[in-house]
Amino acid sequence: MNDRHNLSAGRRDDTDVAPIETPRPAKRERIVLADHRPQLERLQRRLFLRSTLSVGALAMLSGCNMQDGDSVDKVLWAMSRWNDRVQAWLFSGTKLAPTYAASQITKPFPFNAFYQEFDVPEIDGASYALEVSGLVANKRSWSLAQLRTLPQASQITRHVCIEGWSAIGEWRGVPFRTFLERIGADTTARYVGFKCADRYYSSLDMATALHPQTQLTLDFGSEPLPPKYGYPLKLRVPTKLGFKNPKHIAEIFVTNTNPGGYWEDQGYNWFSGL
Ligand SMILES: Nc1nc2c(c(=O)[nH]1)N[C@H]1C(S)=C(S)[C@@H](COP(=O)(O)O)O[C@H]1N2
Ligand SMILES: [Mo]
Repeated sequence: MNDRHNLSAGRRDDTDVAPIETPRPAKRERIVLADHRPQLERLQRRLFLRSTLSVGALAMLSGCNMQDGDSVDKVLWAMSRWNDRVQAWLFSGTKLAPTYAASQITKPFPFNAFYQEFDVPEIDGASYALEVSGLVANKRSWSLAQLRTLPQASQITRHVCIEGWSAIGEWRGVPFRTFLERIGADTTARYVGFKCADRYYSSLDMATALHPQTQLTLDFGSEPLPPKYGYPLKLRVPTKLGFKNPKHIAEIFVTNTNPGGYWEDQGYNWFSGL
């Protein structure tokens, strides 16, 4: 988190959240919103990071006036879509995430997935082929050996999980921009989507996909990715929350239709930049 998200010059604190202002709703909606005030406050805190757009301002900007029977759910989704736009607008395609020394690497590095560690998918690297589809010139699939012939880079960066932990790790792989160029991706398209071997899925805005630290990762430290950390291929995105770092990638596609994601579609903010 940093001051890019602080839209109001007067506000410099981490913890404060803009007060909820409702624009004189009709009686029925006032009751509905009041019932959900703690939920709204929690979501506003989570979705707005340090920006200070109020629900009232959002109502004007999003087209949800909260008076004509707009449900709390619709208003919250509109808040999140607005938040995506603000974050995309503020995102710098060149500003680098912090990097760390080898001595700062977290050991052991945490495992996380929507299932327990004993359910991690077992993938045969010898027969593995990364599928490529959508708005790309060359749709041939890629073996691991072919991916290793591309230029590789290392990074020591911090992974931040929305569940409240972070850890520093070292990842090595192909700069994702290099891969997108190799497959002739239409980099004027809006999204890159990922389908994973464990039915997880996610997607990125193109600016983040092209960021110099976004990496198609083959190695964790000096070893091939262990199964629990995403063998045989994951995406490392140090400018985004952990859930935007898909593991066990089976297919990559370029599209102008937002592909959503496993957590994104359950209400986690889609952009989720750090
Ligand atoms: N395929 C897949 N990728 C995934 C997940 C998952 O469940 N399946 N979980 C995400 C979440 S919420 C986090 S925090 C990181 C955890 O990565 P790690 O096990 O390397 O710490 O993976 C992300 N990518
Ligand atoms: Mo996470």
